[in-house]
Amino acid sequence: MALSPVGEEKFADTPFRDDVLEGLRREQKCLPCKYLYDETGSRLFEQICELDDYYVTRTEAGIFGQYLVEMARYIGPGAAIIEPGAGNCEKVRPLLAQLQEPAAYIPIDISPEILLAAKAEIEQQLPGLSVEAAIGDFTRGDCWPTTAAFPCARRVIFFPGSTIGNFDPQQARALLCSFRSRLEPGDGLLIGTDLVKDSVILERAYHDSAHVTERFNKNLLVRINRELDANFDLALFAHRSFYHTLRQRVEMHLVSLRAQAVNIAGQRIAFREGETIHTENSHKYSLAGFSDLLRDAGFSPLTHWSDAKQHYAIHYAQAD
Ligand code: AVI
Repeated sequence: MALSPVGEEKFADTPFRDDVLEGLRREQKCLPCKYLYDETGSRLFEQICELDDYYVTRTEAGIFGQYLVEMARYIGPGAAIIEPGAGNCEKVRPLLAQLQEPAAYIPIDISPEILLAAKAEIEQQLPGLSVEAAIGDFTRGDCWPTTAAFPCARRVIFFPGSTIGNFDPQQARALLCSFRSRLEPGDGLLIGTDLVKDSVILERAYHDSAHVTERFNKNLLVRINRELDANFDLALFAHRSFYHTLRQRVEMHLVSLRAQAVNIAGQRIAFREGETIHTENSHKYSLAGFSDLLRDAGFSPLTHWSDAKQHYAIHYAQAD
């Protein structure tokens, strides 16, 4: 066992501490990817989205730009749009502007500051639209509005950005089932997925030439150092990401460059040379594979929109 307690009592039992220590005790060390997004991590992720190498964001934006009118037609008039993990609500704005008399927009996010600032901006841009911000972790039930709360012609969950790809297939199915449980038959889901493609393109996107993804990945160690009084030496860990063809996912790891021990929240964690911490999975889907997943979760896929290179797809599905 590569762990020995040294004065652990100094640290409260926070979920972050518990998750970090639990993840680093595993045979394959791992950390939940949600912890990549502290303030610095979120800023670095915004920079990733601007990179030439990271095709995901601009490809999705291009598809929205091209097919917004058609998407609005599928959604129909008088709809309420619910956006889990909305952040600054940037992506939904053109869609809201295109919809015919939307009944409400309900963004859900864990960060009240960003969400409330976005709410104020949207209310200014689209006067008359009711924006009901819900603060909380969308993967838990307590922050979701009840289906009766917003009288509307149709509820549509908006889940862009290939966020579904960061859940493993079982978790993704569970998340889609939980989305389904918030909807009535005939309601909709508009969701973005990154598609399976040439591994060279994928690996360049997650190991960019400007090294922003490397900083994003290593920032998790900076966060652990700061919040859990740890002593990771960043120079002794390397960023590694690769496409796993069989699992259809890009895996992101931090590789220990030599045998070493790190103190975290009063615990000593040992690393072998070459041992990795698995920090993120980014699953890629085929069109058929994602349609199957949607069906499995209680949705009927109605249509999808893609770019000319078939790098990315936005799906519209109806709750059964
Ligand atoms: C947020 N998510 C969809 C990104 C992705 O592509 O999986 C996170 C990311 N990780 C490294 N680069 C981008």
